[in-house]
Amino acid sequence: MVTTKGIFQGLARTRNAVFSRIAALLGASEVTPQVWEELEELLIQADVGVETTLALMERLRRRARDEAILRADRLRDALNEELRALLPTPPPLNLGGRPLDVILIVGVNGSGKTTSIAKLGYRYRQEGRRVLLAAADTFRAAAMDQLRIWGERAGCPVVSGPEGGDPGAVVYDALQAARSRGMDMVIVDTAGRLHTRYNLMEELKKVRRVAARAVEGAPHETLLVLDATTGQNALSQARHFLEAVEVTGVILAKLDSTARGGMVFAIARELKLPVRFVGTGEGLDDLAPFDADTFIRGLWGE
Ligand SMILES: Nc1nc2c(ncn2[C@@H]2O[C@H](COP(=O)(O)OP(=O)(O)OP(=O)(O)O)[C@@H](O)[C@H]2O)c(=O)[nH]1
Ligand SMILES: [Mg+2]
Repeated sequence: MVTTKGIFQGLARTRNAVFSRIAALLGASEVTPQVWEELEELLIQADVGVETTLALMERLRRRARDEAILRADRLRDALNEELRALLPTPPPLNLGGRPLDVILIVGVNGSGKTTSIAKLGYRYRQEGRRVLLAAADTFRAAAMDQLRIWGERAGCPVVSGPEGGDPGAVVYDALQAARSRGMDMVIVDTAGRLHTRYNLMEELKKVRRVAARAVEGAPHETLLVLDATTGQNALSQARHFLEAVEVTGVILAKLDSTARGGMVFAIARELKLPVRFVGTGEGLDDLAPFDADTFIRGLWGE
C-alpha cells in the first residue's frame, strides 16, 4: 500500500521553515516597523516572489492604515485574507462528458512530468476512467521505458514509438489505439529539453495540432509541470512555454522537497494560471488536487 500524503504533509517544509516564523512574528503584540521588514523578508524566502510580495505588502500597509490595524494578530488575519484573494477558485477541469479526454503534459526536463503522469493516470483509473498514456517524449529511449514501467504500476497501457521518432505520430497512434480499445482518457508525455527550445516548442505545437485533428477540442487540458524546488526559475521557464503553447493549468511537483511553497501565489498572480495538482512525494498516490483553503491552512499548520 502506498501512503497518501495530502497537501498538508506536502507543505511541511514550507510551514516549518517559513510560515511558522511568520506566525511567530505576527503573534507579537504590536505592529512595529521591524515586523513589516521581517514579514517582507520571510515572504520572499517562501518564494512568494518579489513582485507578488511587494504587491501584498502594499495592500497590507494600506489595510493597516485604513482599518487602523495595530495588533500583529489582526495583521495576520489580513495577510491570510490577502493570500486567499490571490488564489481565485478556477472552473472545474475541462474533462469528462465526452468520449475521449486528452491531457497534454509539458514542462522542462526533470520537472516531474513522467512521474506526475503516472500519478494522474493512477488517480483517474481509481475514479473508474480508462486511461492510456502516450510516450511522446521520443528523444530518449529511456524516457519511454520509464513511462512504460510507471504505466504498468498505474495500470495504464502505454503507446510509444521508435526512439527519435516523430512525437506527433506517437500521439496519433495513441489516440487511434485509445479509440479502438475503448479508453476514455489519454495523457500525453512530452520531451522537455530547454537547450533545443525552438525545436521543442515547434514539436509541442505539432503535437497539439495532431491531437486537435484527431479529437475535437483536444488537448482539453494542457498542464505545465513545474518543479517547486527551483523556485522563481520555474516561473521564468514557465513563461517560455506560455509564449509557445496554450497552457491551461499547473502541476506543482516536489512540493514535499522544498520550503518554497509560496510559489503558488506567484504562479497565480504572475502567470495567471490555476495550480490544479501538487506533487507530494515519489509514490503513485503522492498527488493532491489543489485546493486554496486547504493549502493556506496547511501553510499555517491549521
Ligand atoms: N519528492 C518528490 N519527487 C518527485 C516528485 N515528482 C517527481 N519527483 C522526482 O523527480 C525526478 C524527475 O521526475 P520525472 O518524472 O522523471 O521528470 P520528467 O519531467 O519526466 O523528466 P524528463 O523525462 O527527464 O524530462 C524523479 O526522481 C522523480 O521521482 C514529487 O512530487 N516529490
Ligand atoms: Mg520524463
